[in-house]
Amino acid sequence: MKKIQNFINGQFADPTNGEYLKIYEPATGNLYALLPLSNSKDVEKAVRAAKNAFPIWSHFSIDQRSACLRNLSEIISDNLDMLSAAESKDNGKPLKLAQNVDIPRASKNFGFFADAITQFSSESHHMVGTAINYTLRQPIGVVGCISPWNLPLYLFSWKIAPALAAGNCVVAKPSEVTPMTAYLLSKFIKDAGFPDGVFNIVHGLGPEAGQAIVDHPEVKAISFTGGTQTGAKIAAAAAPKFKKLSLELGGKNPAIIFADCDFDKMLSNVVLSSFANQGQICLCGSRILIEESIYGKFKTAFIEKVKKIKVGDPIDKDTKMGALVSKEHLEKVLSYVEIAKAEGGKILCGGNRIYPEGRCEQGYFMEPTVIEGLSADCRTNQEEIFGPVVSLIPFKNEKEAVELANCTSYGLAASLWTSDVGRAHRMPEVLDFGIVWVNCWLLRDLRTPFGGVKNSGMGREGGWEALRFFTEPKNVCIKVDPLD
Ligand code: TXE
Repeated sequence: MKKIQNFINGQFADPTNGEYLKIYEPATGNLYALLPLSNSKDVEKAVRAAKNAFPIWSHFSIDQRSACLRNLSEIISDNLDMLSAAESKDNGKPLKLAQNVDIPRASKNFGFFADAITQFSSESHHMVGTAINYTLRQPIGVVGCISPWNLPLYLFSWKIAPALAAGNCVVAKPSEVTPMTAYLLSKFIKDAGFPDGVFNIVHGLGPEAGQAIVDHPEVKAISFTGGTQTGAKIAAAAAPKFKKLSLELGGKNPAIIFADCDFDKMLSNVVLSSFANQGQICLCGSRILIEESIYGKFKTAFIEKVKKIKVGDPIDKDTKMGALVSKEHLEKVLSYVEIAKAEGGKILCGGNRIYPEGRCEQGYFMEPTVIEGLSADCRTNQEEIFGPVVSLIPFKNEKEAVELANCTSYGLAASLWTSDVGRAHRMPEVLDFGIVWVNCWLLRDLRTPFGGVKNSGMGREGGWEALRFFTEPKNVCIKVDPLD
């Protein structure tokens, strides 16, 4: 059994209290690793190390910092197979998905910010004949990065890369549910050239290790991705201490389908946006809004495709859906099927746990599930289920589609399927979401602002937005006397 360790000040370390949490493999239900149950003492050590390293790291030249990030990006690519296997085992996701998406993207995150920092610049404001202002963008100091279990190394690196690139030292906590690839990453940090203490990883539970990072007075900014309730707790703790906060929270995203769309392209994409990563992506479209005139056609074609999705052993190369991340999460998602039935929903397909034959018999598998007949304001259509469950809702016209799309407390991402150019421009203006995809889904340019509105969060990640978040702007005003 693997024993995970913290990585503090360039050294692997056991938790101060010597306590560990058991980690189970979602595809088999087997115990396979032990996670340090770190507490505020471990966080204190990590923050101290980060604080000591800050004067060194923040004075590294941009080229030196960029080189360390580039090295880490390349080491991740060199270890693609090992990291993909670890991610799939830890999370339950198909190995192919980890190989094609999660690990390449983790590498790209470090590579992207290795480049971005070399191009980052700040503003200058000229008061003609009087003064010149320029903005210094300096690193903040010690920052905390806290990430979830659905895209473990992908989201972990998405926060850490800009934080480090901007010259900060990091205390990071991956999800206790999927800690393995963050632990494996810690083995590469020294080889990539980061000085000790620049990048620290503390493992443990949210209310203990995570909260200790948020509460620590020396941690000046928190970048968090996870549940909306956790985000609210973090915001409440951080606000009186005036910490900078970036919160990427949940979603209840609509896929909005008009009769004039390219039907075949839309169909294969909507199957993906519904069930990729077992529906456990904050961007998945769990509310499928369909123009009335093609509701029947869509329903038949969609269900035919969904029934063909191969659910099973994540290491099987034909598997399209693996296991849900944990027993507790599987039970939560299944409970929503019962809620949907109680609310009057009709289960068109799926709805049940699956017990595959062989080594995955006790794994946390579930059928992709499609429901119809529910009102837009019921719990199934309002709460984030975060699993392979979608609901079909018809609409009459564009106005109603907008109303339905906007009628949840979330506002992360919407996808819109239409071939009407006017509509493609008009609707994004009135959709209350941080991201609107038109005739695509999860098409990402890492330079674009990423994040949500309403209960989906605060602040934006990606590109300059992330580098701005991880720097403090300082205005310098130089009086320029006129020439005598
Ligand atoms: O998230 P949590 P979980 C949603 C989804 C899911 C729900 C719960 O609806 O069902 O969140 O998932 C740390 N102070 N998303 O339980 O609990 C925790 O240890 C500081 C959406 O994983 O929010 C972990 O590292 N940190 C999402 C991280 O926060 C705390 C992706 C996320 O945990 C803490 C995943 C605290 N008090 C789940 N409590 C998305 N939008 O991508 C917990 N943590």
